[in-house]
Amino acid sequence: MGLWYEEQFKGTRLSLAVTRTLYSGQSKFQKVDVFETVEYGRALAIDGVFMTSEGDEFIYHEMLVHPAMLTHPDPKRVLVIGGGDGGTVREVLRHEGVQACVMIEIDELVVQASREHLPTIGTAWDDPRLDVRFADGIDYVKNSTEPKYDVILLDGTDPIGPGEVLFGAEFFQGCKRMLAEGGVFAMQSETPMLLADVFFETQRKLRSLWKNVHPYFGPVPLYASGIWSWTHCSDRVDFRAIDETRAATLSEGCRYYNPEIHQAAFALPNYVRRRLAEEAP
Ligand code: SPD
Repeated sequence: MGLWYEEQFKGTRLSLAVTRTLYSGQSKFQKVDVFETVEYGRALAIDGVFMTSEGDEFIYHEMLVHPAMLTHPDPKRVLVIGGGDGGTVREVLRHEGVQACVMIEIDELVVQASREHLPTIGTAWDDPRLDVRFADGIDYVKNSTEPKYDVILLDGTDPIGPGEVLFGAEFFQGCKRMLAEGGVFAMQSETPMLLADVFFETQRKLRSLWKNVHPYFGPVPLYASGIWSWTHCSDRVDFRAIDETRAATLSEGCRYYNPEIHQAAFALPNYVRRRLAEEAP
């Protein structure tokens, strides 16, 4: 095996054998690379950090999207912040009741590179319900006067560089402001293993804004430590109570998510449960 692409993250390294580079570019925000890997198919890296791959993206995107969409009783308007590879909006638009999905991505280059080189991930770019805008997510949630959303999903990078503000209290307040009555906010909330401080600090910020805040877990082999978390936030919705009819139909087309995975994912490991209890507001 000749070429390797290596991510260095918080004292760890993850390398993938690659056969060729498909795209390499630099925007005013970040470096964007797409390459062909031996085991995970095509993969996207931003500033040297793996964002997604054809081999494991279904776990991350299905787990970010479906718990929020299936606990909301009737999500019609959905906002996605980030998500430039197109995997998150693809999963949102599989929900037939969705009438409008607005995606606010700061970096047009990520969408251009993904549309061209990751067509198996972004399969919904031409859906007429999708409205993609290249803008600053924090600015949008703080200042938009558009109608509010039933579900808001944050699909950002790690909280390093341009993605850092998307883990800030100001951004979360903006999301709460843009959420309709009974709405659900869900986000990728990093690894509790390697980034424990970020994970718990994020939980603290979210718990100061929403009544019900529940992290949940799953494996993402491409991400540092392999153990990933997402967090489900709402004032009204019970994170366990999914719409069984919609879930049954939807999960037929899923490769990871199903109602049993949903319930299991919310079980907390003891080290997480204990620290959340200690830090309870
Ligand atoms: N450590 C990588 C975290 C990346 C989270 N977002 C990925 C974007 C996939 N749509």
